Amino acid sequence: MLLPRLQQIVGAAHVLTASDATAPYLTDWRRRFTGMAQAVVLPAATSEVAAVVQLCAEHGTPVVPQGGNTGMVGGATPDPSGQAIVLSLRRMDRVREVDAGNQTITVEAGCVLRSVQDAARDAGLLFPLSLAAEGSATIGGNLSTNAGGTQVLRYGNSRDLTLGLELVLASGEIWNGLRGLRKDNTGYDLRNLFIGAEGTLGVITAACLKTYPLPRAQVTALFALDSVRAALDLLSLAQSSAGATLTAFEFFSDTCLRLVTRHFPDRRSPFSESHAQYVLMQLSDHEDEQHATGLLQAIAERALERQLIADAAIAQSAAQGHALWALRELISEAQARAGKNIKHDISVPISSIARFIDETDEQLARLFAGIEMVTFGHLGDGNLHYNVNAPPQLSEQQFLSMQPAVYQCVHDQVVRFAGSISAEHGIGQLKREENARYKSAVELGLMRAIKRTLDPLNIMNPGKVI
Ligand code: FAD
Ligand code: 2HG
Ligand code: ZN
Repeated sequence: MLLPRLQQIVGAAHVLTASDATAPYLTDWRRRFTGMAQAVVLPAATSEVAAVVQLCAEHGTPVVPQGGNTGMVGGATPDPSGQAIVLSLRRMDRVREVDAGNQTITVEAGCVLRSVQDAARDAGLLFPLSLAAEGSATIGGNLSTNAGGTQVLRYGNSRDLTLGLELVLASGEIWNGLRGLRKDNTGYDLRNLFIGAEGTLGVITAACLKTYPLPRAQVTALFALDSVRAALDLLSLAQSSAGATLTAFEFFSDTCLRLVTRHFPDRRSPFSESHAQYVLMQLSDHEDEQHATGLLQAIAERALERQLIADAAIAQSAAQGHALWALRELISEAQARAGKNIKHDISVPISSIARFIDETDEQLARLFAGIEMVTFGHLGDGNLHYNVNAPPQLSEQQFLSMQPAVYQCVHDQVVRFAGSISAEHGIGQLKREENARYKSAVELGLMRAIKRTLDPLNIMNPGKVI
């Protein structure tokens, strides 16, 4: 009997079976997938995770790891068979160590991203991973999806920010690879196999993460522009003027801004007129506020002279900066409030982005009359959320039934432009077939061989990624 033994391991109060208690763990953030599970199990320590996974291996029970359940591709949702357990890491939320001398922070997998940022800041350090779901997403989920977010152009993605991992393997064995080393060439890079594996190879229980010196000042501006090409020219200008001081370069269209102000009426555009596109720029400076503001003003002046921008709003306070950020960070939530949608999380070389958007917009408009493009993303690293809203004449169901055809049009274009069909959200269950369509047989074969080796019983998050 599985359930009584699970209760012995984690305590009866931490094995949830009542439907009202399990429901929040069984549907994804986008409400695209609902699954069933024997139980939701909440361990409090690595040894408990190991015992749970070992027990599941004995019973051949699938294990679906889950953190904050904010993933975009259904990776943390079990299938409808009811065979699996959901293994929620949320109780494992301790900061184990801050090592200021080594510029590292070691945290358990269930730590919410914002609490990791806060713990680092309290020690005078910056943990730079940042994304709109940071108030509920966990480090385990961030690493398992290799999350990107808004600071990638300066600090890299989750993989770049990780030095060591502690893991429970599919056998229930514990691998303690919690090394805080920036150099370590002692064989295959096992750590990087588990980052981005979406829980299909093992359970991340803790991580040693890189931190950076806290900047002395951060300044934010919103620029209004007429075209994507102008936004890309502004990116070049900002990179050459600000160098490593440029920490965010986020992009969104006027459709996105209108969605946010419609669904969050207390949010306002800082501009009196509307413009085709907007760029949110952040500089993080190690001198002082005056230096940072001067640099941002100089970029704005040069951009105006070169007619790259039509208008600029430079935040004069932290509160104004937050208000500008909210216009960007509320887009996903506003789009969700508008109804179910078709998302593409793609990357192409930055130099190809304008042509990709022109051509693909044109193809989609021809094939799917009346759709609305909700295009935004991390322009500074080539990642677009090239999302599609339903035409007004179609029901949600009719629109979602078009998803395979919409995917094919966009993803064929992505491949033509030498891009990726998943830049930062992962594959989960949503994009498994798409991934299989575009990856070569050799690459898929290697991935299957790794999966068979590390999880021979196929109990770790089956049905996801491959
Ligand atoms: P979950 O959703 O719980 O899980 C995600 C995947 O990781 C699943 O496959 C799950 O099985 C696996 N997993 C979770 N924990 C573990 C573990 N401990 N060990 C092994 N596997 C595990 N993503 C970005 O990259 N950039 C963004 O800017 C961004 N913005 C977002 C904004 C919003 C409003 C929302 C809702 C989501 C956003 N996301 C973004 C997507 C999402 O990937 C991230 O929020 C986050 O990385 C997921 O963390 P989580 O703890 O919620 O993971
Ligand atoms: C973001 O950048 C997230 O805000 C979510 O990655 C993107 O909702 C989306 O499509
Ligand atoms: Zn994103």
